[in-house]
Amino acid sequence: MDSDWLPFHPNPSKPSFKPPPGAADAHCHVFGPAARFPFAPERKYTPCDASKEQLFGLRDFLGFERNVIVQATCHGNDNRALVDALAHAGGRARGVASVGRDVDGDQLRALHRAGVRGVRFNFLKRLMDSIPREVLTEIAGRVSIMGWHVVMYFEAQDLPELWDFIVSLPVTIVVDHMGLPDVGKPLDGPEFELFVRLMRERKNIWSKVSCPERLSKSGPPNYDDVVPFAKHIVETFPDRVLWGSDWPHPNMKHHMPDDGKLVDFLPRIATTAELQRKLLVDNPAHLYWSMED
Ligand code: 0GY
Repeated sequence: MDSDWLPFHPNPSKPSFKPPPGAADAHCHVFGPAARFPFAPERKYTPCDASKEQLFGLRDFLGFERNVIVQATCHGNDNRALVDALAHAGGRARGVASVGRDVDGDQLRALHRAGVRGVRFNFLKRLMDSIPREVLTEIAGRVSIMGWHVVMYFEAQDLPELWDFIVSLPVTIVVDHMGLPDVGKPLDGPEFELFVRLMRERKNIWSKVSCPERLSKSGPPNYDDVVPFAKHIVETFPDRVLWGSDWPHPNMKHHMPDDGKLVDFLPRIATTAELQRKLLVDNPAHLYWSMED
């Protein structure tokens, strides 16, 4: 484990908000255990172990029924820890994998049977080396044949350069954490407006309204400055939003969020029962639980 790595919160508070029946935490990870599922040699960070048992325990404690487990860069394209977690979830978890150009049809079909429904393209330079666009385009084409989607992680400042590539992909795209906006800038300023325009013009683009703890400058426990951004996306695109805890919160160097407080963020950004049901139940069910294994 890296020396600057903060362990995840040992005893999160019980949230006041009660998620509706069938609610999914649609962005979380498992790490290792490294003794069984070693981290990738090319990784940019070495986390603490974060096991499937701990994840499922947190799911129950926070009042969720389902998880979408997203392959993190520390495991590279080795999806074994993810697949192992899915195999032990009793149908209550789905996965987003990471694959290379060399992945074959049999491997994709095996991942599908395991519960994988998407792949992740990560554009954060601090997390991984860049992959040529033509490789990503090829993978996206194959993913779309599987009926899967692409999860994309990029920073707001990179959206102008990524725009043409994003709109060229013939597949549903889920953007992590609203494209990491600078919440110190105005909600209706050019930076966030570009992201809103992307979602307005392209009906195949979805957004996770997660990670106030990464975006906030006002800080915990309320992350007040992120509320208007997430609320705006939820209210403008209620059928194309997802939420996730991001447990165990990789690379949080300054504070470790209390997961219960993150759940209590939800009714502030999805302010009606209907919006909460779409965000937490209907939308993840549509993307992750509507296809046969
Ligand atoms: C996240 C965020 C981070 C890490 C990863 O795959 C990863 O390593 O996604 C981050 O450091 O911002 O969404 O989990």
